[in-house]
Amino acid sequence: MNAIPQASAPGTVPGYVRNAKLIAWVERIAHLTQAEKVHWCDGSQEEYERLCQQLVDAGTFRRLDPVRRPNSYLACSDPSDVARVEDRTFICSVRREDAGPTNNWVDPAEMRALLQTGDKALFRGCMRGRTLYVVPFSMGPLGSPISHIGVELSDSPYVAVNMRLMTRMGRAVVELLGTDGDFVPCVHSVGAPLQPGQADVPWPCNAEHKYIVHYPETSEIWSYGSGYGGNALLGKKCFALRIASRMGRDQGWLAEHMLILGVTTPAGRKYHVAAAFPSACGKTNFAMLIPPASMPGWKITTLGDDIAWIKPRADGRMVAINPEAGYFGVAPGTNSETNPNCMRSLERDVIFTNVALTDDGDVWWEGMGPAPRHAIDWQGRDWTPEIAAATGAKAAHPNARFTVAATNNPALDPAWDDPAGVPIDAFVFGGRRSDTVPLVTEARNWLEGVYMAATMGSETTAAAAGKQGVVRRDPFAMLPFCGYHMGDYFRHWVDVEHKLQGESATLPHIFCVNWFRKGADGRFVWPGYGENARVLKWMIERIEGSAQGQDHFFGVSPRREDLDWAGLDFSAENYACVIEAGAADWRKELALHDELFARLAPRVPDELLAVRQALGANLED
Ligand code: SAT
Ligand code: MN
Repeated sequence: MNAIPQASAPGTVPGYVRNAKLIAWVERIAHLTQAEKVHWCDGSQEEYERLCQQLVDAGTFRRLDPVRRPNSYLACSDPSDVARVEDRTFICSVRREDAGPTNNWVDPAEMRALLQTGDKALFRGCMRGRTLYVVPFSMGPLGSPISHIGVELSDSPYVAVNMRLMTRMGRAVVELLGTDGDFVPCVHSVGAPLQPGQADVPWPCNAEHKYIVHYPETSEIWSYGSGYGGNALLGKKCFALRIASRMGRDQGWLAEHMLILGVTTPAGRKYHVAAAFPSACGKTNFAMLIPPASMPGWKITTLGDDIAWIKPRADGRMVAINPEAGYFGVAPGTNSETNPNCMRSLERDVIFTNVALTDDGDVWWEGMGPAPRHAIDWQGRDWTPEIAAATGAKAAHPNARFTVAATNNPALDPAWDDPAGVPIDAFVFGGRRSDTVPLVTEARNWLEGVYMAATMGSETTAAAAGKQGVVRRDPFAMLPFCGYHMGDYFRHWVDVEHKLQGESATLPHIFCVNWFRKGADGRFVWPGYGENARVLKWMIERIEGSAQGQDHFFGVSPRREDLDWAGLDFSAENYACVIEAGAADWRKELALHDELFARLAPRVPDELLAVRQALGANLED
């Protein structure tokens, strides 16, 4: 007999659910949305497989060849639903000034009327003909003092299966909630109700209305109209960054857009680095880096590839966990040279979204390796190298993604699931800049480091809808993810320096990097990927006090002789190109910092304005 619970009529609740608030809320949302059925996800493998089969039957998933890519699927989205929608993302704090000028704000009462309470509220009846999936999840190891629980109610089975790979999801979370545990309520609908008898489409979404809404004061998330990862997997950017950043501000911790990696030196000492880069700037590659053969004894292990929650510990160290349990990474450009650990992670048990399907039932994307003679592109059209050459058509969308559990990663750090977290030794901040910003710079003190992070700029990528390649200020790589006023966020970071107390109180070192400098020919000068280990080595040796560098007007950068070049032919001329901080460039850059600070005034901490003054004076010296 099949013991797996199937979706049931609203009102039927599994016996292990004992949290009255949860039960009442699910009932309320089922009523509001008029969901036809309710399915409480238990998180089991059987349930995962059954939902995947259901997605295959519905045409959302295509099962990949069971030998080439076991237990893996391809989903192709609606062409209008391929990335985060920043202009449809809202921080609905009670007061507009608490959302700040970098967030879209709508009065919460007005937004609630629009979404929930008005006669024509978008969520009214939006799940007609669909099943509401109750997805209980823990962000962080179950029961860790740094973790928090959320429950997502979604009418998308694609969301349910992705959440199982991306979070600790299911029955154990509900049991941890007990009778009165607290959770962040997250409501998601693709915004495509079905009339009786109406056939569904493979990727339901709402082309007209999209709303990704956060109520920071009450820690609630409501998302409507999109099925794409960052808009729909609400544990990720919505909870673990926008809502959590605000919780962290109020409670004295940090929720950051950072990978976490472990570095073990040849002497066997272990360090932990948390690094912030904007979306689609190589966090997954950096987190899974394999040092070049010429760096024997150096080992890098992954704790996380996108988000870090960092809390001060009683002894004065900052300890971090990765709230996620999987990777939702960018496929294009990933191959066995740029990221071998990632390619091995993707051998089985993967959900691919918006890559191409090969004739032998496998996947392909630009930059994966030799192109197939023929494939079906992410929009279902024939694709050949000849078509691509003639029309520029991409087989995979530039923001095509894979979803895979962290446990697939051969470089997974043994502490990745440790409820205690790991102590952070260094923060790294990096943008995508063709010019101006040197390969690596160490801040001389905490404030200078916070200033570097706060004023970071980066060229926009395909991870968000909109124009690509435009330099914008992306403070801490958090511009789209900070759930409150960016000036207050700077204040929170400035104050960390004074909050760490205890016998081992150590402030992490802060570094600023740029892998993306281009030469006069428009090509990247720095080889990047595994070679970034050379820069990481310099950072660790700076922490240990053994590496040299040269002071310049905004920090310390390595001279050529301060880096390990064994096994890499990189000319002095090229090095000059990636490390230089030209005065003319930096006059322009500082003017852009001023623009950002003017926008955030009067909430920019005076300490950062003072750093700005000092840098300006240094530059002219
Ligand atoms: O927002 S997603 O998590 O889907 C991808 C990203 O922008 O980092
Ligand atoms: Mn990200």
